[in-house]
Amino acid sequence: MVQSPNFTAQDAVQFGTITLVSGFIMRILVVNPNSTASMTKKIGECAADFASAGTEIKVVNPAEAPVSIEGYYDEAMCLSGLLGEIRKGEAQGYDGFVIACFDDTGLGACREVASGPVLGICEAGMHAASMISTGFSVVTTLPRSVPIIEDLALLYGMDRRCRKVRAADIPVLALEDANGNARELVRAEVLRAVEEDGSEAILLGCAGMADLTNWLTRETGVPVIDGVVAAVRMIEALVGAGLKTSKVGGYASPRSK
Ligand code: 5HY
Repeated sequence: MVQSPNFTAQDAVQFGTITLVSGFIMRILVVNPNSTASMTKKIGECAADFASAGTEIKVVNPAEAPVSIEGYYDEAMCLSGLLGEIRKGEAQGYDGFVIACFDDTGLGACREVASGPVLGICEAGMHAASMISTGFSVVTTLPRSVPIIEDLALLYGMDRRCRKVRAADIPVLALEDANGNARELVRAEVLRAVEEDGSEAILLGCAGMADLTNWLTRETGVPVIDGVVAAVRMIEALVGAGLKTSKVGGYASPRSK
């Protein structure tokens, strides 16, 4: 329920202040496609920290899904749970949707189901990185995630700006263990990326790394980007501009058969 498209600039001028606009609440549904509640909570905290006043963020994960998504098989196994959450959100009238998995799992299918804009954190993060640097590197979890992300860079036309996709060689769930050394291994790989790739920005290649951005930016001196925050802010921009997913062609609603 967004009224901004009906609220013209003339109205704003007539009422003299834009604050009237704050009357409407933009609702964004963020879906963590794995079933690990601690990661969903972390994603929610980061999204809420950066969401604008007047934006309501809800973060969910499917009950039935792999505990983490590492590779093509897990991606396939989490799809029905993900689509179920998007369908519920569409029925509840959410204005925009974020897929909080760096493989942008099921993005096209989710865009068919949703009327509001849907962004994956990889696509959003890559576009953000390309706007603040001439070249960036991605640091993800396991080596098996690297080819998936390299393919996404090609798909998004980011293969020239994405200098390298690296793995810190840690399982996704190691990021949930505060006593482990996963953060240190990510930090070391980020420093290597700056050193060896000549990258001017770093994109964190897992939603589970969302809480590391400020610390790593201080540690490395280069902008370290989290896709969850980039996606939430971009959804706000798209919805605020009155834009919805096109229902002509590729993202048309699924046909009933
Ligand atoms: C993610 N897996 O963002 C991806 C990252 C990865 O469960 N959340 C996951 O390593 O592929």
